[in-house]
Order: sequence, then structure tokens, then C-alpha cells
Amino acid sequence: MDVQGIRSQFPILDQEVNDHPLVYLDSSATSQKPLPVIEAMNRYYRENNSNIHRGAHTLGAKATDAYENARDKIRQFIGAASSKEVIYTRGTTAGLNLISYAYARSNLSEGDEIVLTPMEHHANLIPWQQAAKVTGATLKYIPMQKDGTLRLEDVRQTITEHTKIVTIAHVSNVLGTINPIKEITSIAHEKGAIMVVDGAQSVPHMKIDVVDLDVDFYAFSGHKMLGPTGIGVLYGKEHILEGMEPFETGGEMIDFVDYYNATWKELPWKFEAGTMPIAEAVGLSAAIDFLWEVGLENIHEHETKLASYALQQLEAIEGIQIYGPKERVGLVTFNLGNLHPHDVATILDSEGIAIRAGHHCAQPLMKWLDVFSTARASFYLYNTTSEIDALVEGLKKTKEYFSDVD
Ligand code: C6P
Repeated sequence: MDVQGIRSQFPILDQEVNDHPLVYLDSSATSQKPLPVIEAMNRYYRENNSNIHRGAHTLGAKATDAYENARDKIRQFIGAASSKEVIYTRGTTAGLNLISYAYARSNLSEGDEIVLTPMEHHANLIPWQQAAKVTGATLKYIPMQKDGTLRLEDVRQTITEHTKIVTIAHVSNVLGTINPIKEITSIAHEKGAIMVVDGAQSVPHMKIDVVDLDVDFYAFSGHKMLGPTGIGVLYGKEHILEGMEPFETGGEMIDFVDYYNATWKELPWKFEAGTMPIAEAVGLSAAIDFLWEVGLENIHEHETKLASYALQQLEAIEGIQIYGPKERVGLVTFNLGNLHPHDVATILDSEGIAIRAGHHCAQPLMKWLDVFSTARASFYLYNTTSEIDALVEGLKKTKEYFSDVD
């Protein structure tokens, strides 16, 4: 993989921050955008901007084609059978809320169980807490191993015939754990439950085939996969989506309206009320072309190498505590002695190094780890081993600066 060639496509990376070359190690929060994505959106606004599915004019038709062609590309990207199963959303959070409101609230009742794990991001936790409160269902957690992985035996023990929904992150944004979704889905289905997957941290980094996984819902965000903010995707099996009422209502999602009633458009438009993120769909389509050109397998391999190099280098720093399993995606979460992660991130920032510090929207996981917060460095296709060296040097400087580290 030609990482220098890839970097040349990301103008933002070519700058100094606080008088140091920028080292961007926060792609799990949001990825940077390559020129083809920026240019595709720019071109769309300069040449084709219009609302979709409405006007009987040329620009409207061009914008509609661009929006629907992007949907078909996304369908191919995740291996879905039909573009009726690809619903545009605002992001992973919005997709999971859609399921919680439009599926869970009308399919759950007292005594039913929603099964999840302690490593869930708040986006895949709070929508279920809320659905449980209004339906009388209960939340149940699959226990985790010390290294932050799940054992299938525990999955089998936790999912019962009372379980109606199993909802799990494919990849943890804190631990980097890759969960065995295909196996968990098969266990969920044996017990008659549906399988929901939070794919925010998986889709950008590995090849996903929703048909092979056999999942019922799969939610992800455009901005973590080289695309723009404001757009995401919810994949759902057609027969399940058909049986659901719309989540949001209003313009564009209707077929026929009178004073007292309305009927809905067919899938996927039934779930797309109002003016949707059209330029963002164009940008996401360009992002997929970019990912295809580099190759998801190459990206995954590059990140796995970066992660094992980072683990090896970071483990050598005295007083560092690293969280998560050996086998992981391209991210490393850690604490440096008794230093507050925000202090660590601030010193690193003064060296031009961007990492994330805090609870990473996973407070129950922080409790499980018995910490308040952590630091996290995350990698993507444009990162290099010399940037990891810069991180290690930065952490050594941080230790010197706060010389009271344990
Ligand atoms: N995690 C991180 O720095 P949205 O904000 O809707 O695009 O994605 C939410 C989300 C859901 N699930 C997982 C596993 C995630 O990691 C995220 C976003 C970012 O880790 C921001 S908190």
C-alpha cells in the first residue's frame, strides 16, 4: 500500500499544528477526507445542486440520480441484496434510534429481553434503555473476559427464549475488540431474536457482507469512512423494514395524504422524511470509490500492522496501562501512570499530535475497566509507523513534564 501516495490525497494532513507536523491519531472519532470526496461535493454544489424526487427539471433529475446511485453503491459496499434495504440516516446514532423507536417500541413487551455487552457506545445503549423503560423489557449483559473479548459460551448462556433483540458493536471504539458477529447472530436467531449491529467502527476498516453475517440491522456513519458528516446508513432486512411503521413523518416519505390520514412510500423512502443529505450522499459515494481503490483488505492489514507496532512500542513505556485484547483493530487505548488523559492529550497536542481523551461515550465500559477516562490513539489508512514513533516520543516527554508519574 502506497501510504505516501494516499497521504497526498488528504490536504489536511499536510500542515503544522503548534509548530509541529500534524500527527492525526483520532480517526475513530472522525476520519479525514480525501480530495475526491471534497471535490465531488464541491462539484455537486457548483453544477447539480437541487432537491431530489420533486422537481420535473434537469437539475432535480441529476441530483436524484446522484443520490440513488450512491445508495446502490452503498448496497454493493455492504453486500446487501436490495437497495430497498439501504436507508440513509444522519449517522450510526440516528440509525440505532430509528430501530429503537420504529421496531423495538412496537415489538417488545414486559418480560422480553434486550441483550447487549458492557463495551457498547452510548449510541447502542441509551436507545435500548429508553425502549426498555417504555415497554417493560429488560436489558441483559453478556459478561466480558478480562481482555475485553466475548466468549461464545457466555453469549449462549445470556441469550434465552425471552430475548427479542441482541444488539452489539462489531468493533469496540475503546478496546478495539472485533466481536464474532456471525456466530452471535446465529445464536440469536436460534432463540428467535433479531440481531442489530453497531458498525460505526467496523465498516470503515474491514469488508462487511451483511448477507453473509445474516444480521437483521447494521448501522454505520459516513464520517468515519472518509465521507462527510451528517450522513449514515441503516441496513435492514427488507421483510422487517416492510413490517415497521415510519420513524419520522412529513414530506417526501408519503404516498397519498388527506385531512386525516396518509399512506407511505415504499422502501427505502418510507424512512426518509424531509430533505435528505444529498451532497453528503455524493461525498459518501466518492469515499466508497476511494476505499475500493485502496482495497479494504489492504487497509485492514495496514492498520493491523500499525496496531501491533504501536502495542509493542507503547508497552515499553514504564507506567503505561493498555486496555483491550491482542487481536484488535487499529487503535490503542491507554492510561499513563496516574496522569489524567486530558493532560496527556494536551501535552501531545502541543507537539502536534491529536489523540482522544475522555470516556469515549462508553461510561459503563469505563466503570468495567475501573477508570474514569482513558487516552486513545486510533489509526487509519493514512497513518505511518513514524507517526507512532512521534506518539511514543510525545508520551515520554509528557512523562518528563509530569515527573511524578508512578
Ligand atoms: N464514536 C469515538 O470517538 P455517530 O456519532 O452517530 O457517527 O457514531 C456514534 C458511534 C456509535 N458506535 C460506536 C462504536 C462509535 O464509536 C460511535 C462514535 C466516536 O469513538 C465518537 S464518541
